Formats: sequence, structure tokens, C-alpha cells
Amino acid sequence: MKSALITGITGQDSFHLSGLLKSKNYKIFGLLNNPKNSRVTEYTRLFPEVELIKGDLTDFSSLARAIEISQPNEIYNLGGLSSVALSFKLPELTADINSLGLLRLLEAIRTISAEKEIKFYQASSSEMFGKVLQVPQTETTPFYPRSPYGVAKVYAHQICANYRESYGIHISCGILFNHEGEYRGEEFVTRKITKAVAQIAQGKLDKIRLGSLEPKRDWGYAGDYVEAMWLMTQQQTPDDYVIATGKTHSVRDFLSLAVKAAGLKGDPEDYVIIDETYQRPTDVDLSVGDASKAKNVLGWEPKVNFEGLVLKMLNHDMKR
Ligand code: GDR
Repeated sequence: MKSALITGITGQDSFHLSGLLKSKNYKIFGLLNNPKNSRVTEYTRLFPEVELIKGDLTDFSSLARAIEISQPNEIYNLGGLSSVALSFKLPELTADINSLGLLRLLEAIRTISAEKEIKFYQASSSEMFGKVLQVPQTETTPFYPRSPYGVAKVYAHQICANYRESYGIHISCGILFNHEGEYRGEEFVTRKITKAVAQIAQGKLDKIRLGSLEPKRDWGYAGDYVEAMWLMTQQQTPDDYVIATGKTHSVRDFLSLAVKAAGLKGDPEDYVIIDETYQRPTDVDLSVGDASKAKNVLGWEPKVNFEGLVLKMLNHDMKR
């Protein structure tokens, strides 16, 4: 039986990845930094068999201990501060967790005599492309991050390449574009919209406050994207891959589809108040990825399209 250690076990991607690894009969270990996190109950209800290990990406010894306990074949580093907006308020913590936390984990792998070769997956991000220098973005597009989060992810991405080349560690980085779904946190714009639209449709809310309707993102379904993560760790040779749908849509497009699907009448913008407090000092205006390499090498392709994603999330929130 293979075993996997996942950091950031209560995050959106861990819910999807745990489901995938469970279906493949893995023994799963999850690194949990805050047992009081409100998502722990939901996670343990869905995955009672997963062994949770107390630990933190800011604490080297807890990472070494987690590796010793789990003796993993694969490690998925999904932990860290994932809100780009929050990274402007907590830039130092963002660097400590998202950059140095990853470095600590790599150092733990390098220095611990594990029983077997560990295959490592790093959650890199399209946020590294920031003010994009090429459309669409590929694995070779230069980085121009526009947030403390993006800058921290660039460090992590590049130290992964360095450890792969210096020490021969099997490290693959998935440059994942925005991916959403039923487990998405409410601080992200897609979930914020589908939750609010469901409440408006049920007469519980009048309007939704958003920072802007203009930014464009390449939005995919998280359930599809965790399959790409797993495929990367199954390869003989580690490498970096863009994971994206290749299509871009604005926040306005997402809102319009959700409003229509909920059966609300009138102009979608009638339901919106533009609120500057949700705007960032610098933002990414356009993001669209080219996942040809993942398709050719991993045989990976997204299954859920933009319309399917909006409906999935809206239906979930309508039921709730
Ligand atoms: P993002 O996701 O920053 O792309 O990072 P988010 O959903 O937060 O923002 C997407 C775009 O929508 C704009 N926006 C708003 N965003 C939020 N959160 N709230 C609002 O009210 C609002 N109004 C407009 C944002 O400015 C932005 O342009 C996500 C995260 O999952 C990262 O961890 C991941 O690495 C990247 O995607 C790829």
C-alpha cells in the first residue's frame, strides 16, 4: 500500500486529493497546523481513516517528525497561505510559510533517511505570471508576480528546481491556474459569488459586495486539477507543468452565469455593489494558461468547463 503525506489538509485541494488517493487505496497522512480550524470536522467526517499529524510549515522539527511517522511514497505540499488578498496584509507570514515553509520541507526530505524515495509535489501558481508577459502562459513564460503571495511562490518554485538539480530529489511543480469547486473557501471570488447569488435567490440577501468585475481568470475545477498532481508524482522523471483550461473569463462573466442559472431577473450588475475594500494594491488583470505539455506528457485534460463549474458551485450553495 502506498502512503502519502499532504500538507494543508483542510484546504480545498486536500479534500479533492484525499478523495482521489482514497479511491486508489493510499494510506493518507495529513499535516494539520490548527486543530481548531472549522474545516477539520467536515474533513474528518469525510475521511475518518486519514491520520492527522500536528505540525506546521514554520516548524522544521514537526515536518521531520511527520515524514518519520508517515514514511511517505509521495508528499503533496498544498499547505500555506492561499489568499492573494490576505498576502498584502500579512506579507512576512506569507514568505515564512509559502517560501521558507517549503524550503524546510525540502530540507527535511534531504536530511532524513527515509525508507523509500519520496516523490514530491509542489503547488506552484499562475499568480507567479502576474502582469503577464506572454499570452497564453506556458512553463517557460517569465514571471512578473504582482502580490506578496506571487513573489513567495516564485521563490518556492525556483528552490524546487534547485533541489531537483542539486540533490536529485523527485520534485514536480504544478503551475496551477485558478481552480474552484464545492470546497472553495468563501474568501475567494467564485465562492463568494455563488453563495451570495444563492442567498439572493432565496430572499436572504439583496446585493453582493465585490472589488471589481473586470479581472479575467482561467478557472477550472479543483477535482480535475488534483488528478494532474497525482499524475506528476507517477512519472519517472520529475518536471513542471502548467495546469489550466486554456479559456479565460471575467468576474463579470462568472457573476452573469450564476445570476442567470439561479433564475434571477434583470441586469446581473444590479445585484452588485463595488466595494474598494476588496481591491488590491496591484492585481492580475488577465490569466490564461496553455496546458499542452500536461496533455502531451501526462495525458491530462480538464473535464469540467466554465459553465459546468459555475453550475456545480451554484447548485451546491442553493442546496446549502
Ligand atoms: P486569486 O483568487 O487571487 O486569483 O488566487 P480570488 O478568487 O481571490 O480572486 C480572483 C480575482 O477576482 C477579483 N475580485 C475579488 N476577489 C475576491 N477574493 N473578493 C472580491 O470581492 C473580489 N472582487 C474582485 C480579485 O481581485 C482577483 O483579480 C487564487 C488562489 O486560489 C491562489 O491561492 C492561487 O494560487 C491562484 O488562484 C491561482
